Amino acid sequence: MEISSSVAFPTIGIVLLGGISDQNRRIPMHDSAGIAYSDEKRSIRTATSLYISGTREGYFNGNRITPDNSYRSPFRIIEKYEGRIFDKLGMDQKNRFICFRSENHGILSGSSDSGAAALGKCIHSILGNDLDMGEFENDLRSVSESVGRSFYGGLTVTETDGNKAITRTVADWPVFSDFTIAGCPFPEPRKPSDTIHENIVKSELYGERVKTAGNRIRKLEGLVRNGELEEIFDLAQEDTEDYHSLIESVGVKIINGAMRSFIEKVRETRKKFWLSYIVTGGTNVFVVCHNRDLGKVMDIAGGNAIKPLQLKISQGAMSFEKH
Ligand code: ADP
Ligand code: 3S4
Repeated sequence: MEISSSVAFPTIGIVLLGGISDQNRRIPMHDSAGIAYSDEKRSIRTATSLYISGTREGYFNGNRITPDNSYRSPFRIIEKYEGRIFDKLGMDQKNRFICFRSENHGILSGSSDSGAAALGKCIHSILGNDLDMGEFENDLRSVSESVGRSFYGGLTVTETDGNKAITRTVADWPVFSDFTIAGCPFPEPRKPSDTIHENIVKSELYGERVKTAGNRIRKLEGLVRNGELEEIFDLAQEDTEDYHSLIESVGVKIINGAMRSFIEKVRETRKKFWLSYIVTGGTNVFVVCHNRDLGKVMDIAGGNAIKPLQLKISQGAMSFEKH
């Protein structure tokens, strides 16, 4: 019996996150920012539902999974909130378990955020105002350190005190209606984000990185206040460049030769019209441009044998009431 369902959209870092407290709680070690994205039809998404069954189980991308103690397990969150959900639904918990089914569709990167956010939205749709949202976000963080980006949507900032991190939307998604992101995938398997988190902290420049990220967040908020939208993505490009040179210095290389030569094309094109690029933890180059220039960006990508997805900044997670 299904009790809730939701969709959430994956994310792209704007001020990229590198470094988390530990693999279980995944508290960010510095402030960061990001956006949720999808395509025009919102088909790029995670779709998740919760249902009640006589055995504890779940399905992830069509494959049956059973609970284990592995870190990032969605079952940990379900187990924590299960009793309250049965109470709220007025159901006896005996011999019943809350199970989950989740499917990712067309995601380039940032799937763990939409996975955690979609699960969170399913629970939120049942418990609503009973939840302490700060505590809840930090519980969801055990699945993904930047879950707030997808849960709240638009352009978000996540601030941390090292023990807890809280996300807020600083510009809602319609603010960016004039922009399109050409999501350009490169055919190489990605490294898990944990490879970045574990290694970046080894750099002697990591302390500087923490300060720079914090300063960029303050600057970003000023840009939002002044409506300087292109500058937000220029700041993101600058952050991408710093971040990848730092992780490369500790042996984590995401930007391969083909990505680098495409990036050079993008940088050259900036002399002709405005555009900007971002690379997060996956082997994708996200090129941000005005809608009117998308055709030209698609031509540049096509000339490099890349098949971009046309992406828009999207809203936060949404639930479909079932109860
Ligand atoms: P990404 O950029 O896609 O988030 P990460 O390496 O940060 O890449 O995270 C990948 C991990 O996210 C997967 O191994 C899986 O544990 C988790 N994940 C992805 N999608 C979902 C989902 N729909 N529900 C729960 N967890 C998910
Ligand atoms: C590595 O939690 P990704 C990074 O801030 C981790 O987007 C995010 O991205 C960097 O693995 C970032 O989700 O692509």
